Amino acid sequence: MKSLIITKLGGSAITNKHIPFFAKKDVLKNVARDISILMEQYKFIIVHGGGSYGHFIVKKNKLKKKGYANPLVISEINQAMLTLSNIISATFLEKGIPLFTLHTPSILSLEGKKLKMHLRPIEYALNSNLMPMLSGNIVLDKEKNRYAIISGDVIMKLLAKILKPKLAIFGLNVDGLIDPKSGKVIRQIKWQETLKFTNLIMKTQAPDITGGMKFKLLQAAKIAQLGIEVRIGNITKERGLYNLVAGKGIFTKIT
Ligand code: IP8
Repeated sequence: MKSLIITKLGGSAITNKHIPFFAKKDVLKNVARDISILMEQYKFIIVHGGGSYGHFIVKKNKLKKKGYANPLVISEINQAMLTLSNIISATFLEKGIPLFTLHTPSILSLEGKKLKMHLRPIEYALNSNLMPMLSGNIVLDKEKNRYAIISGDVIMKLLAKILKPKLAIFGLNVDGLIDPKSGKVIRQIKWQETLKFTNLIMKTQAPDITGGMKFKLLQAAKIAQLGIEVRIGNITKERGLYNLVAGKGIFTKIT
């Protein structure tokens, strides 16, 4: 039986955050090539971030992380995220990967504070040798017009909790968590120390609506707390994702 790896394709890695609706096709092609090799050995679930698609619309409309929104804005965010999902899935398909986009707002719902995930479509996709892909997106609440923007990082945590993968990978456009004093990548963190490290996070990593690097690190710590190793590293480099899975090169490991 192939072990399961959950992989987040960070918005900063796969899009140019400064240019609205700009997907980095070269990065996506590299990632797809790595996965097409790795999938002989592992099963994957892909989660992608919003980058210059979802986050652009959120900023344009000055939306909060949760609250009440105009249906047109909700629709626009969803549309932007589906556009990015489609670009990823077309690129993966070209490399022979049977990616299967599962629409986040159809799989997740909010019941007040409780976030509910409908797991069967994910399990059935895995059983059918499809590679499920979810993304950060807007999720609807049972209360009328209420929404929350759910980060892909939260979806990673939910998936880890339920499916207990062998590895959780957070792919970024930097080599890992950088110690601002030395400028070097912090190679290993114990989940218990994460709070200490969140305060070290570089100011250059401007937080977005879903919390940026600090929030990501906290979700990663919750995954590591389950006994699942987390690796945070650069997927914009040639063989970046491949090396992260193989444990080669520089990255931050959270255990
Ligand atoms: O980039 C955010 O997902 P993230 C999704 O994984 C939206 O935090 C809609 C901005």
